[in-house]
Amino acid sequence: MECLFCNIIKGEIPSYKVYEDEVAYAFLDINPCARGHTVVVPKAHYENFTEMPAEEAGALFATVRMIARLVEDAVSADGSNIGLNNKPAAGQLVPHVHVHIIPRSEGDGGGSMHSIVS
Ligand code: DGP
Repeated sequence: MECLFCNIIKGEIPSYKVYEDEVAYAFLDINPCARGHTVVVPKAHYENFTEMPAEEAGALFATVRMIARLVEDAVSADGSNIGLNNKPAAGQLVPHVHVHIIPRSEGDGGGSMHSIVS
């Protein structure tokens, strides 16, 4: 089945690349919540996070941590929200695991992740 993020990884759909290595690809979100909003995807296709093998999930988050530091520096953010929507009930629109890194600034008024469902 065609997968949007697999096609982005392959370069068949253009994206603004932030980072790439053998296991992960990171690019700017097409509908950003903040400047520098980055999406990190594993190159291996898994529909959702909880179906990923634990070892690969751990490796993905080590990469996310590194990219978050780069992104925060790049846009001079004071912090970031780092998270993922796991399965459609939680708002996952694209069925290929992806982690959002959303840069945040003091006083930007965005609230915390608690505000998603409260
Ligand atoms: P989620 O709701 O967690 O599945 O978020 C999917 C994100 O993917 C959403 O923030 C927008 C982003 N996105 C969807 N299609 C594209 C695309 O074609 N290019 C890029 N750069 N981002 C996309």
